Amino acid sequence: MTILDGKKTSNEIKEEIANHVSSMILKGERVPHLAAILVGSDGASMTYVNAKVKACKLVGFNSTLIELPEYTSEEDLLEKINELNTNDDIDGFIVQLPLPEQIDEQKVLMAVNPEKDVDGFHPVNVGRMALDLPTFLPATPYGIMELLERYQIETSGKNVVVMGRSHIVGRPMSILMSQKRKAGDATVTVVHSRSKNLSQITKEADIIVAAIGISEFLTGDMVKEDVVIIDVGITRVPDATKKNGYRLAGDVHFESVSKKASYITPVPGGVGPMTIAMLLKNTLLAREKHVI
Ligand code: BQF
Repeated sequence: MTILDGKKTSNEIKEEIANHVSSMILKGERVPHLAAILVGSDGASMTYVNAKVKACKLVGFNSTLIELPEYTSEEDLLEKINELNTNDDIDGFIVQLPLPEQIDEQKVLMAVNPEKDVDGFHPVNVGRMALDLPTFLPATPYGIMELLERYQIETSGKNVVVMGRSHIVGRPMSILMSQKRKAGDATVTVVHSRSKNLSQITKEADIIVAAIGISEFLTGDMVKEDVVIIDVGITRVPDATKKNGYRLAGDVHFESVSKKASYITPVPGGVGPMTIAMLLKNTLLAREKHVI
């Protein structure tokens, strides 16, 4: 069994990006600038957005964090987005999800200029992805594709089971892995909360992408020998032995599944760090206008 080390791979990608930034500086070019809007003060969201700002600093990007109060109106958020859309100093920006309930997420994502949409959530960019056109890939699926590619995991003709149909992970993973592309050409099955005979389907999988948000749902008895496991889950589970009071758990029961797997991503240190690295990659692409 080989661990798919997302921490190590993300560090390699960040170093590649940092080297690119150094050469931009030598050429007298402006460095990439990422902005992030955080609405409210949800603990996990603050952790994620702070990790993104820190990663920007590490690779030499400029970054701006815009913190808005929990009670921010949809109108005020849309106005902030419009400011970033028209600010030539900002190459790309993200609106940290989830948003408070008074704000319509779809409306917000549609307000972002697709050319600055480094999360790849705008319908234009989702459409471009589905049509095999160059675009910003959403960071988590992009990170998973990069991990599969860098570990040279064969996907062509393989049975891939994507567990979950979210707009951010499951849906794009099912599209990407079925495409004619690197880490693509797979035969993809999507399972979700209404699927029947789940074990029967997962036992046929050569590769499983688990993205359902239920901690330790996929167990050893549900998979075949030598399966490749990509665990996208990151649920906070109460744990009195930890100083912060919780531990991070994946969608995969690591202990039982890792005994049968050929490759497996750990949680933490698997897909999560890759997400951050690919957001930086998208920001670099936005700076160089390499997509759209
Ligand atoms: C790790 C996210 C759900 C909802 C909104 C490293 C991250 C996570 C884990 C991280 C995530 C999850 C992010 C680890 C960003 C991934 O070491 O295992 C990094 O920061 N993520 C987000 O911005 O919004 C989310 C999950």
